[in-house]
Amino acid sequence: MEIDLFGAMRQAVVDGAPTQAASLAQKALAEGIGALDAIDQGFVPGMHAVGEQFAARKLFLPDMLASAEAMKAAMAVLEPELNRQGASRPSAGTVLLGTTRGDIHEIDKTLVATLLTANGFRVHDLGVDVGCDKFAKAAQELNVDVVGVSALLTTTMAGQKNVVESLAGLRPRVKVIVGGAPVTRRWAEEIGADGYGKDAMAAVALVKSLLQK
Ligand code: B1M
Repeated sequence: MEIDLFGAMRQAVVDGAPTQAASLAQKALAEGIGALDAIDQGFVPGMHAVGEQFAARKLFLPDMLASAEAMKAAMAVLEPELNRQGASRPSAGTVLLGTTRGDIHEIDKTLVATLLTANGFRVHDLGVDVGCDKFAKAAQELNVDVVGVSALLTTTMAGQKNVVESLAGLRPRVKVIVGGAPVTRRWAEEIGADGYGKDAMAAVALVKSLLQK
C-alpha cells in the first residue's frame, strides 16, 4: 500500500500535477506515513526522474517548472508537520541559508531548511540568486553559527567560493557548509568550506557535528 502511494507521489511530480501531489501528501499523513518518508521516498525520486528525463531531452523546461510546482504543493502540506517537530525542541543553533548568485533552484535548499528547522535549528533563508555581499552582511547582523550555500548548477558553484571568501572576517567562529547536486566533498575542501552535505539529512548531521566541536 505504502509502495503504491510512494509510486503515485513520484508520478504526480513527473506529471507536474500540484493538486494531485498535495492530496497524496495529505493522504500520506492521514495514513500515518511520516512527512520525511513521503518526501524522501515519494516526491524527491520524482524530481530526480524529471532531471534524468530533462538531461535525456525527453522533458523540457516547462515540464521541469510544472514538476517543481507539484513538489512545492506537496511540501506546503508536509513542511508544517516537520516544523512542528522542531518547535518542540530547544534551539540547537542558528543557520543562514541561500542559493548562489545566478541560481534560481529553490527546492533542494528549502528541503535543507525544513530538515534543519525540524531538528531544532533556527534558520534564516535568504532565498535564491543571492550574492556574497548579502550572505556576509546577513551572517554578521544575525550573528549566525553556520552559513549554508547551495548551488545546483555547475556554473554557479563558483559563487560558493565567493561566499567562503566574503566570510573570511567572521571565521573560524562562523562555519560554512556547501551542497547541491553538482557539489562534491573535494570541491568543499578546495574552496576552504568547513564541510559538504550530500543531502538534507547529511547537512543536519554536519551542522550538528560542527557545532559540537
Ligand atoms: Co534545473 N537543472 N535548470 N530547473 N533542474 C538541474 C539542476 C539539472 C541537473 C537538470 C539536468 O540537466 N539533469 C541541470 C544542471 C546541470 C548542471 O549544471 N550540472 C539543470 C539546468 C541545466 C537548468 C537550466 C540551466 C535549464 C535551462 O534554462 N536550459 C535552468 C537554470 C536556471 C537558473 O538557476 N539560472 C534550470 C531551471 C530549472 C527550473 C526553474 C525549471 C526548475 C527549478 C524550479 C524551482 O526550484 N523552483 C528546475 C528543476 C526542477 C531542476 C531539477 C529537475 C530538479 C531540482 C530539484 O528541485 N531537485 C534538476 C535535476 C535534479 O536535481 N536531478 C535540475 C530536488 C532536490 C531534492 O534534489 O539535488 O537531491 P537534490 O537535493 C539535495 C542535495 O542537492 C542537497 O540536499 C538536497 C535535499 O536533500 N543540497 C544541499 C542542496 N543544497 C544543499 C546545501 C547544503 C547541503 C546539502 O548545505 C548548505
